[in-house]
Amino acid sequence: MKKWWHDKVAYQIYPKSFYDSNGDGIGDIPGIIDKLDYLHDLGVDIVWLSPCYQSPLADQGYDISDYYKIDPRFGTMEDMERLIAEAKKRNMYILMDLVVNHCSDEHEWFRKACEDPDGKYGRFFYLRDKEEGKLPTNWRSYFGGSVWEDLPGTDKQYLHVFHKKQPDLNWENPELREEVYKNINWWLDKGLGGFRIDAIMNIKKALPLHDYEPDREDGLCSVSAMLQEARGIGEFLGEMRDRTFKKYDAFSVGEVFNEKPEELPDFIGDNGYFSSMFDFNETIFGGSEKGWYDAKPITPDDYKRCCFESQKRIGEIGFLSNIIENHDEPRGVCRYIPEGDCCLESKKMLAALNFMLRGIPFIYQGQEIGMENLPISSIDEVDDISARDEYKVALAAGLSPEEALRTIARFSRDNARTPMQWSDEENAGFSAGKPWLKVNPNYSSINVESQLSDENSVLQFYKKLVAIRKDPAYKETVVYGILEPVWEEKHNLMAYYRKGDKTLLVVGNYQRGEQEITLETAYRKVLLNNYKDIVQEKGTIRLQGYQVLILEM
Ligand code: TEU
Ligand code: CA
Repeated sequence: MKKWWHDKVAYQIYPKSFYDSNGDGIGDIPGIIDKLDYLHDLGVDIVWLSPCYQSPLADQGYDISDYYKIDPRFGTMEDMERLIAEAKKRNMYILMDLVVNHCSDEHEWFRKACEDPDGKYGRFFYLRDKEEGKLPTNWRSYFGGSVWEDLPGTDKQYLHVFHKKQPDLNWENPELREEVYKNINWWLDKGLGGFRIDAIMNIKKALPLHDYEPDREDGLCSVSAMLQEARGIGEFLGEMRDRTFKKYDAFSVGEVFNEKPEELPDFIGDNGYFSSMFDFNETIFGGSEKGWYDAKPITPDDYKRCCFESQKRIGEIGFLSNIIENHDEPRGVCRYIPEGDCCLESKKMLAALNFMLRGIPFIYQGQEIGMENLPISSIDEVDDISARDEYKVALAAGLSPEEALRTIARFSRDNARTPMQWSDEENAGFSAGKPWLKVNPNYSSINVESQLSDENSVLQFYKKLVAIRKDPAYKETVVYGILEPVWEEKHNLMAYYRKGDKTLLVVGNYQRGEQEITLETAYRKVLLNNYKDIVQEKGTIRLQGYQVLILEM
């Protein structure tokens, strides 16, 4: 069944770093409104905002202290309503971030739980009696240390799978679920297009809570050991869908990890829990239970395999949301392009290979201009709580401070969170004040303004990709056509057909050296090429380094 969001192009905004309208160094909602035309020109239809609710910002807004308020640093509720209205005028949709695995320890519910742990709000959380010398379970939080923390003023402890300022909400409690649905509907009534749903697989715990085999020297185990065992999340997710999104025909995209393959139709089939879910197959590649320091880099062949694996798994069950990066990941151009080869051509190649996959393309702010990782010289410059923990983990594993810092530079979430580079003016045109996080020093060469007037820029290339997706002649094929890998075994080459009412071939030479391909049939038309020409003899094309082509066959 066709859905309104199938043919859309989405864009993720990290509000704190997008555009600062009032010079306090923090991006804000009025700043987003100022840039709506820029996004509209790029061809964006759906805009997902990372959280801008009231929050102590312990985890940059993923710790919400009031789900019904906008944090004053980001603006007011009127600003938010204006943003929704301005978007609507441009046929654009706003998604907010739904962070309901946990709230903030400064949320009223948590305060009340501390006052009366046996009362109504105590049951909103996972509380256990404190036992001297023994934790309720041996799970390690995603941000380091035990998941258990003393509940202030009581003889109990509470569970937090993320930071201790992010207590987990107890989804087993129907009263809590009602509160969540009420909030979602309240926002949808304001005219939101839908939600991106944060860390959602964590809401179902394997009960009763118990220990698992430790996986590091610290005697703790990853939360994922417990999640592997948890069953029955579908009951919560189905209920949420029926009580909220479905009634509004809203778009919902889940941050889903570790789903069981047989559950895919339940997740994103025709009547799935969500409209779509992100494909993280590339971002999780090479990850290690030991920590970032032990992660192995991804090669072009790995990247190809990961993309095709996901595509095959989903087939026509539903629509994945495809990303190159997000606010939790390093910049994709620094990760997926071999070291030393990050350049205009390779950035465009990566863009085209990803954008033409079947699914909903999500562009993360700055990706469209080829923003890169942030060079760092000391751990004191790092803001990301996850990176700060991983630094300690790396040191504890015996890495030297220099080596540990190199690990952090590779994976720190700050890489994606540096201010958006609008121009070559001071602070990259992001703010008239001192930005909350260092601007990447390469802003004088990588910025929106210069790329808007440069036909050859990454930005213009993204615009062309969007235009192909929206072209009435190709739309049906790009949106609904099946994906069929070609020359799968060829080293450093990623190629696939999209077959619908037309047949398109997307082929990228994923290396610096040239490489030849022989077409099975002649092409009719070149839809996109990141080089001026095609070197060709009859059916054989000699692809230049990092050349990418989109051909109509
Ligand atoms: O991220 C969750 C996340 O990245 C992972 O920890 C995930 O749950 C795990 O890998 C599952 O295997 C989201 C947000 O994107 C991030 O910014 C927040 O810090 C986090 O949730 C907490 O809200
Ligand atoms: Ca501001």
